[in-house]
Amino acid sequence: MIKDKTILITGGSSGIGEAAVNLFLKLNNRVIVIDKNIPKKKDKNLFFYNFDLKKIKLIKNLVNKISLKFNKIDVLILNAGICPFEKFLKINEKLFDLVTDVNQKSAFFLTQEIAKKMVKKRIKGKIIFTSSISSLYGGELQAHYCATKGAINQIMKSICISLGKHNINVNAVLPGTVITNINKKELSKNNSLKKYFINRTPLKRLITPEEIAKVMLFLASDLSSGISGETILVDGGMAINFQ
Ligand code: RM4
Repeated sequence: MIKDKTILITGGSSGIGEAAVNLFLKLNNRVIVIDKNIPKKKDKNLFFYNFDLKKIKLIKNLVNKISLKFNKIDVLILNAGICPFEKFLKINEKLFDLVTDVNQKSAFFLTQEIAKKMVKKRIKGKIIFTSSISSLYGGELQAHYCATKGAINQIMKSICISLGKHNINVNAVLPGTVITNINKKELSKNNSLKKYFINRTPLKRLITPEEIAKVMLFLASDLSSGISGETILVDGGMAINFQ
């Protein structure tokens, strides 16, 4: 599938990102993690950069620092995201800006900086965004979050058009409800919501971070060389199960 590549992933210290890191390491790749938290895993091919993605103005310096150590990035995975659940009528500008900066703005400008390097070095790169089922459907406590994920889908499509002539594939994976740090507190408080998601899913279970990571592996590999500008929903069929 993919080996001896250099993968850069944001939010790689937990949840879906951690599952992707473990999978890419297992397949003998070099994996660079950008996160606020240190990865639990220790591996000679795992490289960690402690960075707060809301610090948009420092992204260019971070990429230059990474580029000094790695002569190329083959796969970029914009995975980091936050979802502080809050009622629409209570979301203030500070919270809105935080979610927008982390989930959307940082992904945009980190992609721009890495894409500049890919183009300059003629890397046939793969860029993968972790979007969400929430890019397609609303959420009572996620008005700010859903907006960022909808934006990610459209940013992905436009970047796909811009970078296609440089042989760079750009796609998005859209996880359904996957239990990670982003939602485990919310779902543990609201067992009926978790049961609803499971019952609504034809597979009668929630999708795991590892199952999302496998789709990322597909999009990072030559198996998906003909796919660009695509959103792949990975929700076990939950979204289509209305009746
Ligand atoms: C996902 C989906 C899940 C939620 C996470 C935070 O898009 O809405 O149900 O737990 O976001």
